[in-house]
Amino acid sequence: MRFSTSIVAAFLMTGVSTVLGATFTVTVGNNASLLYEPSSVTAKAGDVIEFEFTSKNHTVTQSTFDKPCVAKADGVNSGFQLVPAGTTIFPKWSITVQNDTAPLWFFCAQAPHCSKGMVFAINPTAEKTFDMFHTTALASAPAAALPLAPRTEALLAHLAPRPPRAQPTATTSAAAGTTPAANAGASTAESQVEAREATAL
Ligand SMILES: *[C@@H]1O[C@H](CO)[C@@H](O)[C@H](O)[C@H]1NC(C)=O
Ligand SMILES: *[C@@H]1O[C@H](CO)[C@@H](O)[C@H](O)[C@H]1NC(C)=O
Ligand SMILES: *[C@@H]1O[C@H](CO)[C@@H](O)[C@H](O)[C@H]1NC(C)=O
Ligand SMILES: [Cu+2]
Repeated sequence: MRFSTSIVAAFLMTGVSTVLGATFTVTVGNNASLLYEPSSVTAKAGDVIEFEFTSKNHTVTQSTFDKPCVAKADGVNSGFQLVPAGTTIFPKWSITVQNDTAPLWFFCAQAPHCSKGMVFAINPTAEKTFDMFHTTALASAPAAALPLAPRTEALLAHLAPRPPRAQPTATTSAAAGTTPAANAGASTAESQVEAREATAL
């Protein structure tokens, strides 16, 4: 079945990435900011981008260059990661770059953070720069918060999500769907995601 095939692929990919890839750490909302820091990275295939959520309740949600604040159909998404004040062990969520010639675009789905410039890019190009993406985000209407379920299955050919390593307390495991996409065969899937419970407040 498709499901089990995808899981096997995920483990294989994770193993390869662990051995070969560099890891980039990106803080999310550090010091109560509406920023990903750094705001963009240049990564190779196999490199891991690890997001560390350090405040509030943000997401890392894939979008497109043209619509920075709109979730990309079949894109990856960390889901909302609540970080209560005083938290010292921060939730993390990682993705693995699969195709370094394709730029990847992300935003925070917590309204109105994207329209305040809370966006992130992997491998922006000379034609599609981070600054252009950021400017488009700032010009976007503040959208309502998206009712996003965590989505870590890679439905693109470009990304392989890795399981998040959330804070050991106040977390819960939820199995995300493993909806196969047309191009899922070129990618990997990971159905397990740890999401903070709404009751974690
Ligand atoms: C957060 O801000 C404080 C005060 O400006 C600063 O001392 C601290 O180094 C900052 N923390 C990080 C991780 O940047
Ligand atoms: C990688 O992305 C580029 C640009 O989108 C595309 O032309 C190429 O076919 C992709 N390669 C693979 C192996 O998917
Ligand atoms: C995080 O933000 C989302 C969107 O505003 C909201 O639905 C969710 O309840 C928040 N989570 C917590 C634990 O407050
Ligand atoms: Cu945010």
